Amino acid sequence: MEKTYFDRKLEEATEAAEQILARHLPEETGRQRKVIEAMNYSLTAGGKRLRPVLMRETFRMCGGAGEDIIGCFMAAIEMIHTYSLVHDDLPAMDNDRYRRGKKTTWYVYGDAMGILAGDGLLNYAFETALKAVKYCVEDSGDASETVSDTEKLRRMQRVWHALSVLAGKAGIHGMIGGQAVDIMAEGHAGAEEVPGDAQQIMFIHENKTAALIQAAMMVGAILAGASEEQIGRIEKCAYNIGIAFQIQDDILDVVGDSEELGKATGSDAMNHKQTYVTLKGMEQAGADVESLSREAAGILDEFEGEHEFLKNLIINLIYRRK
Ligand code: GRG
Repeated sequence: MEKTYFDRKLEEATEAAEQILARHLPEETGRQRKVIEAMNYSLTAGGKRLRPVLMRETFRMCGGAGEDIIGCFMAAIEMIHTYSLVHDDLPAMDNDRYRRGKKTTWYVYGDAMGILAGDGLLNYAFETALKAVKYCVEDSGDASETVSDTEKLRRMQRVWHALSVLAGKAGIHGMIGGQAVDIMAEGHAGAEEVPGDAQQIMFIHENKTAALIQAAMMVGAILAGASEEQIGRIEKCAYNIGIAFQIQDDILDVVGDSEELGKATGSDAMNHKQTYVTLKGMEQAGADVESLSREAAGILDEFEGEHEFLKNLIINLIYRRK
């Protein structure tokens, strides 16, 4: 089938994210190289690179320029996302053996190294994001183009703000918090079993999934110098995308193709898990993905900056099969 203009733009954006990530991979050296190898195994095992792509497109829409500072954060968010998948696949959590069409990290390297690879990725994400500080205070290579102290300070403030959003959304009041409630709802050994009502499912979706998508887009906006009001609108837009993305994930667990997805399907039903689909039914779930996504695209239209590709990306996620 012939590729559309959007397909080509998506390939380009994904490839750009891929190259940026490749530049930030930790070197596999030293006595501890096994854990670094496990980290890089998971980071290079494929994946849509959705979060770094969303970050960069939001950055550009809000008028951001340059690759150095945003690049550190694009790599960092993919590392955080990947660590969450590595830990989620562990025997103590979902006990999955395949992800992104490959063996999961623990299944290749063992449980202990799987845990450490996840820990390593989370920590290295912040080591990578912190490298942005260096680019805040650097003059450009051209000596005639020195950067004023005021501009350097402004860049530092943005990096600090971006770091605090990234840390918060990935933490106990974001992704980790959502995962903890999800684990409790599944009644894992030692965890209190809580019935999965609508409020609880929304809490899990908002935190486990939407929070990191919010971080991606908010960091892009912050680093581009967007106003507080604009950052707030991006947070709402990303909330919708995140919830729609997770509902679609629940839908694909029922109707998706495991080969296309690169992981097992039917796990929610097998674990008797209450999901958005079991709660609202397949038809309503699909309709909600569509309306949340269209509302998110509408929020983007309030921005003057170029966002055609970003908008199409969100609309395309409604129909994603993987
Ligand atoms: C272990 C703290 C901790 C959190 C785990 C990410 C996660 C939270 C669990 C994985 C299972 C799951 C259904 C998460 C919801 C978010 C989601 C759909 C992740 C998959 O993201 P994609 O589709 O993955 O962007 P790729 O492989 O394309 O990067």
